Amino acid sequence: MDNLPIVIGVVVVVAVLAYFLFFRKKALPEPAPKTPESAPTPAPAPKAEAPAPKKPEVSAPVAPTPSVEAPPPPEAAAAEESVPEIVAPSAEPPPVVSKKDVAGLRKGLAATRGGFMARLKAIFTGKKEIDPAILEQLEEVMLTSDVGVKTTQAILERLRDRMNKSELADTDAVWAALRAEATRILSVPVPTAKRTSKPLVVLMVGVNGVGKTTTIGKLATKWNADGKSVMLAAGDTFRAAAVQQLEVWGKRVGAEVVKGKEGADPGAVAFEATKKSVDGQADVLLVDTAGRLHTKVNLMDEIKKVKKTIGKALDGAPHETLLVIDATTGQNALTQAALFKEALELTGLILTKLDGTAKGGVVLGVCDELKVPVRYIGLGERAEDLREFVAADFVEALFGKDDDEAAAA
Ligand SMILES: Nc1nc2c(ncn2[C@@H]2O[C@H](COP(=O)(O)OP(=O)(O)O)[C@@H](O)[C@H]2O)c(=O)[nH]1
Ligand SMILES: [Mg+2]
Repeated sequence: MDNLPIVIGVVVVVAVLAYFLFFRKKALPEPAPKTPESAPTPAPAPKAEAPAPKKPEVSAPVAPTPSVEAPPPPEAAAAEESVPEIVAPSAEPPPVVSKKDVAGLRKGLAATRGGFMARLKAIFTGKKEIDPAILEQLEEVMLTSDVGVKTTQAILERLRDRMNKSELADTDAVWAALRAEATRILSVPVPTAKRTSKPLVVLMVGVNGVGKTTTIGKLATKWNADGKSVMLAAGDTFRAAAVQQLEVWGKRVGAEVVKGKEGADPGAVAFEATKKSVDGQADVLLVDTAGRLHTKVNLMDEIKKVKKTIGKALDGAPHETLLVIDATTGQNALTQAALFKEALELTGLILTKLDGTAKGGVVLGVCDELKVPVRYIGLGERAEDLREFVAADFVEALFGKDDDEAAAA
């Protein structure tokens, strides 16, 4: 009987132990399968999320970039930003190369296009690869088209140099290089005239028959049409016909012609004309001169004297001393021009009769050797046949395609 509480205690302890054993076993396997079940879910989840954020991170910038770049914002931004940039550089070419001018020029330069340029083009036509003989062929065409020895050699030297550096891959590249050379040579900067008061005094010089008087008439017509008051000085006092010729132009444009008696001192006429043009508030005074070539020294001395006298009548005048050259006289034109440049401070050249020569290459030679800018070119005898010289237009008219060619291309 005394053992009864002990037996009851043992039974209770066994029961409690059994109970705990049963429930712990049940509780363990339950969380166990729960843990592996929930573990894979959260574990791969973070694992998948971990690389996932990486992928999105990589693809995020890629995906959004094209989608942002391609559609509106960047393009709109680029367009907005590039407008001034595109406008600025492309705003420059139009005033330099105008289609209208080029078409007219092309017509006026038809003889040179059919001569010099056609011969140049023939060297390139139908060939893509550069023939080693190309430079010799170019040399021959340039020399026989009055480009002049010095300029021809200088151009060839530069082409050879670029070929050796493999910068010119095919004939197209050589043609482009030739065109660039021409543009470079013809782009001589125009000196800025230092003038403080009216009128602009222009002294026209050159040998007999090159077109001085005609060019004066053409310029007078042009400036008159621009609303400028023009006065003319008949500085060629040696031929009555020269004075009459100027008077015809004067009448045509309503410009006063200041003249002396036949055989008068040209300096005196120029002096009087300059004074008159100042007093009469003319905008422009164009001074014609004689171009006798009996003795070159005399001619130069005489023109120098005329120039000096004009300066005495108006400080700083003449503002322009323009040498007129007949393009049809080829290498002679170059020799003459060099003589005039030596004697006078030339501010520009006018090449006349380019309509009458197939050898317009002379412009390159004259410009290159003298480093005096061409200001006007004469493409015929009529007033409207004088054109302001724009290097890019001129080069385009010579090297560019015909309208027909351009349309066919
Ligand atoms: N075809 C053509 N003839 C011209 C041009 N400029 C002048 N002439 C002609 O060349 C000749 C001589 O011109 P002129 O002005 O008397 O020369 P100047 O002696 O230098 O004054 C004239 O018959 C002009 O009509 C031109 O650009 N083209
Ligand atoms: Mg004359």
